[in-house]
Amino acid sequence: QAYASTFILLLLIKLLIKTELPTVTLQPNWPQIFRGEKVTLRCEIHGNRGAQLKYEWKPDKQNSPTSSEYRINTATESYSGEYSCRARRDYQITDWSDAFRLTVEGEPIVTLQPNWPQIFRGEKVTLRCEIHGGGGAQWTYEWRPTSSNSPTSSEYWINTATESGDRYWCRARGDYHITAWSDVFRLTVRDKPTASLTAGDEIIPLGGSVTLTCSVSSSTGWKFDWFRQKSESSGAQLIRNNEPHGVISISEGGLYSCRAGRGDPVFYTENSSKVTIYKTGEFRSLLLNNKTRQV
Ligand SMILES: *[C@@H]1O[C@H](CO)[C@@H](O)[C@H](O)[C@H]1NC(C)=O
Ligand SMILES: CC(=O)N[C@H]1CO[C@H](CO)[C@@H](O)[C@@H]1O
Repeated sequence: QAYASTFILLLLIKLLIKTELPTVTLQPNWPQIFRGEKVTLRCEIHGNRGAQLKYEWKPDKQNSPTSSEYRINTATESYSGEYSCRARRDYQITDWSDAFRLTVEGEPIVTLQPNWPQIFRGEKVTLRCEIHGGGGAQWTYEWRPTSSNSPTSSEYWINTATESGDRYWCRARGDYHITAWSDVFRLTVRDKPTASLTAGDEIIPLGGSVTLTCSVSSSTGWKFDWFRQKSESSGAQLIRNNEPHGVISISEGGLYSCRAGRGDPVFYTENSSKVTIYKTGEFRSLLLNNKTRQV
């Protein structure tokens, strides 16, 4: 009997504590809040009939109110966070409410993927529509100009960059919202670059090697291919492929050239001009061989 009444008493206390716990609600209660919107967080205590309470808010930002309403007149991403409140009257205070997560979504931005500083005529280009803080939201996208390639996806493909000065915009659509159009993204397309090849030396010393450097003066993301011809008349052979650094060391004479490529499908620069590399020793042994044969 005594056990049962203690149990019921504890349960009652627990219930009482629970009902005294405030909750944070959002008005209007949209699942997504965007930059620039006006919203209000409200601290509610179940069963409070007009009692004059004082409130505290967490995080304690500048000008956090002491009233039950936390008004945000112009939402920005910096208001994103987890909010709790508690109420006080005379010398009684409630516990902190459960945290309420507020996420303020930014504006959409068009970015280049990967973010290369320059794009060249003939290259395949990927644009992406990104929304700051928009992780997890179920968006569909719209693009200007419209494209049959990617009508509602966050990525937009331009199969072969041609025009210079083309302009693109995107916006995102959620269940209850549509964002404003992004700022304009201007795609500037340049002429295909030429790789340039420089040799550390044109003569390979006996038993040594020479360094060749392949480079492209504009943009980034390049990988390098190397070709060698044994003589003027023979065909070029690919000797190195997809080297991340444009420097190789060679110990064979020949005509060397290089090119750079990037992307998928690979976009190649023009071939570099050819550089002749001589090898000492080989020539001497050639002569020696002929001499011994003659002897
Ligand atoms: C570059 O050289 C390679 C090897 O000779 C050749 O296969 C390729 O077509 C050349 N590329 C261009 C753009 O001329
Ligand atoms: C001048 C001369 O005899 N040259 C020969 C040297 O040897 C090579 C190959 O062994 C021949 O192709 C050259 O004709």
